[in-house]
Amino acid sequence: MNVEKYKIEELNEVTIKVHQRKFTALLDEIRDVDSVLKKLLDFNIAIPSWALGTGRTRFARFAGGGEPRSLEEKIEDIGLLHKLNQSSGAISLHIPWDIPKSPNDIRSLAAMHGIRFDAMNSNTFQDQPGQKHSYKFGSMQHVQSEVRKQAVDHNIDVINYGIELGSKSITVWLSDGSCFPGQLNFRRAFENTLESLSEVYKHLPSDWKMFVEYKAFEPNFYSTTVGDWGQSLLYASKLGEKAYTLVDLGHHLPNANIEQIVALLLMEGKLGGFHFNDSKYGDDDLTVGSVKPYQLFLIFNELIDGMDARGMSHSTDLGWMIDASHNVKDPLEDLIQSVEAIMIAYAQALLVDREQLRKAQEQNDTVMGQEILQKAFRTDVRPLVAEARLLSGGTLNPLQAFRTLKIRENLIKERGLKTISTGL
Ligand code: AFD
Ligand code: MN
Ligand code: MN
Repeated sequence: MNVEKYKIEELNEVTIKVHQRKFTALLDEIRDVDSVLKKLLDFNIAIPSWALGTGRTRFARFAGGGEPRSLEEKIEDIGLLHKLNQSSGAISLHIPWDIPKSPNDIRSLAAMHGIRFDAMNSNTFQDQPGQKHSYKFGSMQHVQSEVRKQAVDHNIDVINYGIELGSKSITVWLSDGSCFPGQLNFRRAFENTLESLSEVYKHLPSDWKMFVEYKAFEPNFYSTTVGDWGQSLLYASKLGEKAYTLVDLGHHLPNANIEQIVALLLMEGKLGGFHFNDSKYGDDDLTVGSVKPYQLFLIFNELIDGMDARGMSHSTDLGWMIDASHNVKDPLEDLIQSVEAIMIAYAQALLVDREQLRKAQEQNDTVMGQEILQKAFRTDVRPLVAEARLLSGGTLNPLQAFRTLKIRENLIKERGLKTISTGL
C-alpha cells in the first residue's frame, strides 16, 4: 500500500486551523522554538522488525491480520509509519528472522522508503532448526567451547549481514544464566561470556559499535549472566571503546532508578543505545509511555543533560530503538503511540530550564527542583510535536490518519487475514 503525499496534505488541511491555534498558544512556554523544532525534526526512532506482527504470550497468539510476511513487507510497514510521523526512519533487524535474500535489493527498498538500518540483533536464545549444538544451558557462557564457538560464529554472521545493509552496530542480548543455585559457576560463566564477546568484538568494523544489553531475569530466574548495568558495563569496559551498554527499559528489577543509571552510564561515555517500552511488572514490552510517562520524561531529562555535557548529538550519537510487542493492539497503531510518547517526552525534556534547575540544586531548593521538572512535564507539548511533523511532511495526527486512510484494512486486502509475521 502506498500513501500519496496529497492524501497527507488533504488530511492536514482538515485540522490545520485548530492545530495552529494550539501551537500559537504554546509559544509562550518555549524559549528558542526554532532550535527545539529542529531537534525534534532530526530525531528518529528505529522500529524493531519483530514488533510489526502481533506478539504472543506463553499461552496464545491472536494474529491481527495483514501482518508482514517477509522482510520486504516489514520495511513497507515501517515506510508507512514513517510517512505518517516522519520520525521512524530506521529499522532494527533480528537474525535469523530477517536474513536478507538479496542485501542490495533490501537496501534500495529501504532507501526508497527513507529508512536506514539501525542495530542488528543476534539470536542465541533459541535453537534454530538443524542447529548443531543446543543453547539450553546458555550460549556464550556455555561450559563447552563448541557451543560458545557456534554462538560467536552466529554473531559474526550477523555483523556480516549488517555490513551489507549499511548498519553500524550489533546488539547482543543473551538469555544466558541459570535457573537453580548450584547450576552454574558465576565466575566461569562471566569469563566464558567475556571471551566469547571478545571474539565477536574482533570482527567489529572500526566504525561499528557493540551494544551489550542486560536483563535482570527471564528466561533464567536464578541468575542472568548479563544481569544488570554493572555487569554490562564491566563487559563493555573490558571489551574496548567500541563496546557500550544498552538500556532496555523493561529489563530492571521493580522500581529501579533508571534515570540515575542512564546519567552515570552517559557520564562514563558508555551508554550506547536504548530499547524503549513500558511495563508494570517486568519485561512487559508494553507501549512506550502507557504506564509510566513521568519516568520516561525523567529519563529523557537525564539523557539531554548528559548528552549536552559531553557535546553529543541527540539524534545520532545514541541508538534509539523501540523494543515492544504484545498481543492486544494493532502493531502499527501501537508503534504510532510509542513513537509519539517518545517524541513527547523528548520535547518536554527539551523545555526544562536547566540553568534554573542547577541553581535550585546548588541552593538545596528541593521544592523548586521538583517544580522546574514538573512544569516541563505538565506542559502539553503535543502541538509542538505535531508542528515538527507538519514541517517534515508528516501528518498532524498519525493515528487518526492511519484509521482514516484504512491502512490496516488495505494491508489485510493485500496480504490476507491469516498472515503470521516471522519472529517471536
Ligand atoms: C528480549 C530483549 C532483546 C531481544 C528481544 C527479542 O529485550 O532486545 O532482542 O527480546 O525479541 O527480551
Ligand atoms: Mn530489548
Ligand atoms: Mn526485553
